[in-house]
Amino acid sequence: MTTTATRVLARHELRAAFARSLSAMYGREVPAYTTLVEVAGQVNADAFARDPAAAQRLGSLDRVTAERHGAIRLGTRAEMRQVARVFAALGMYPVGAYDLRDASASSVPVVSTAFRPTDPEELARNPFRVFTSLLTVWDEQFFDVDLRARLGEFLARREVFGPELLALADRADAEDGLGGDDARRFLALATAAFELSPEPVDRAWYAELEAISPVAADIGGVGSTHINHLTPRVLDIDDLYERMTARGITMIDEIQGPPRWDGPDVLLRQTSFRALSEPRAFREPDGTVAAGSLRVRFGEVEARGIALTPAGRALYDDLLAEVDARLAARAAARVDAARRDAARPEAAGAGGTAPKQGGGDDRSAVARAVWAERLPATEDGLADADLAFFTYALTDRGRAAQGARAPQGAGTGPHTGEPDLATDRVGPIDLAAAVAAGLVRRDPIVYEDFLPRSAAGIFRSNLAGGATGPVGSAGARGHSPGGAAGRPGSGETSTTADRSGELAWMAEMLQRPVADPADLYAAQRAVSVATVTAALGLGARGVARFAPPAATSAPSRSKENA
Ligand code: OOG
Ligand code: NI
Repeated sequence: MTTTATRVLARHELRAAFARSLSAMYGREVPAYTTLVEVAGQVNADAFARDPAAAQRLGSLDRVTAERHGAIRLGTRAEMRQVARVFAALGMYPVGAYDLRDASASSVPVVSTAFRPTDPEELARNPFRVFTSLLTVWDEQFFDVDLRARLGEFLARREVFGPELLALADRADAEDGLGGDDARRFLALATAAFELSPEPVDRAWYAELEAISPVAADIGGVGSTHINHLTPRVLDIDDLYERMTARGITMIDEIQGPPRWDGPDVLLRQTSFRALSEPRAFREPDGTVAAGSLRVRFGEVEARGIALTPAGRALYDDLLAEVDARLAARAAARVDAARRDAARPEAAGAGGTAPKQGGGDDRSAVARAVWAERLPATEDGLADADLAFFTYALTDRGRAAQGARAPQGAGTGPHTGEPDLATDRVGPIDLAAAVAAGLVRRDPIVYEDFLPRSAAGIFRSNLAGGATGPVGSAGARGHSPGGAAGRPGSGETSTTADRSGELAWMAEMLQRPVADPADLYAAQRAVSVATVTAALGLGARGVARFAPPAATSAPSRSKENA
């Protein structure tokens, strides 16, 4: 960095520098990450060479190539509030709440949020985000009373974020940046907080937690935290999956999230390679220190698509449920067939109905079929059905039309001038017609957030062995992650309305507002719609649904104070 001691670094500069510093540190610690970044760069360059316009439909090549998300795991509410102060200094604020205990077959004892920039301009400057998980120490589904108490004591004793780091963070937040020397110190301390500690791990304590959940051991079994992974973004995740496999790196079975299909990329597709064995020191029960190893940290990669509206998101959840149902029906049919074959030994050798494994290939084929049947396969189709978020802007033609119409005022009366435009024949027009007439361009809003079921899938697929999930009886759980009773339901099938309880819980825990991702996208769309409709004097028809939700800037504040 070429800053003088006196120049103040703005939040976005601190954020970019932090992302770089974390990336350098993680590359030293986990060399496979460097390979992943290299392959991701090749995949992106090739996708760009094939079709530059398509490649940059969801962000410039520069942004996509520099883009990363990190994942960290913490043990206490106090640590969560502290890290929120560090991230605020970097212009990263909590968005969304994900209860990963909900994710049916892949339940993990954490509740998570993502810290990220929320303004479109800030995202464009540097979109660094960190998926941040809190161990649900209080949840008796996972931890019994005795273990809860010992885990609580252990975590309360450790100091993950020191006073100097927090003081610098608060100053950066209050003063909207930091001077050169302070900035360097702040970045060094912040990076060090996520470095793997050389402190020996207490073997017995770690093992006790690991028997319940490897995630619990990774968080609560050690005296500090560490970055779990840093994820580059790729333009073609199927291509990346094949190239990594060709290099002999074992990827997890599936790409999480939407299938590869013929329509536009939506939401988020992620995959990872299995956690690698890393040397760690262990303190044995007799007090001696011995060398050992742990498999905790992995490499993840992602492809981002268009953000879905709440209706689109509900449809996505439906599609997932339908894929699950079809796979279950197939598996049941196979079992029946296998039983029939077993009853007729002469058919057994034929192999025609031998049970198949039902792995990733099966799932993606079924998912592709379900998506082709039920999701519009074009941006126009998604927009017309109000399933995805877009921004709107005047084209050159639209700007010319704006000049011609300026005296007309907004949304009133039949227009004159430019009679060749379809719009003039229909009088006040809606946005879709303005797009069709070439007056307005429609650009997708990229999904900046996460998916709970995918996240749980990523967690779990990297935790081979020892993962047991929650203990105790089944039952319905309330909306608050604080509720300990009952077995969670399936999070990905809960409605948007259901998630408000999780958001409110997260806001109360963090003692700061937590944005609802859908509100941020809706606000971004609404600003662009208002600008375009005012410029063109469009009528309200077809525009009403683009109104921003109430209380967009701090959606959870009222709940937090309630
Ligand atoms: C987080 C797992 C989830 C994602 O991108 O959805 C995740 C973790 O392993 O701590 O990384
Ligand atoms: Ni991740």
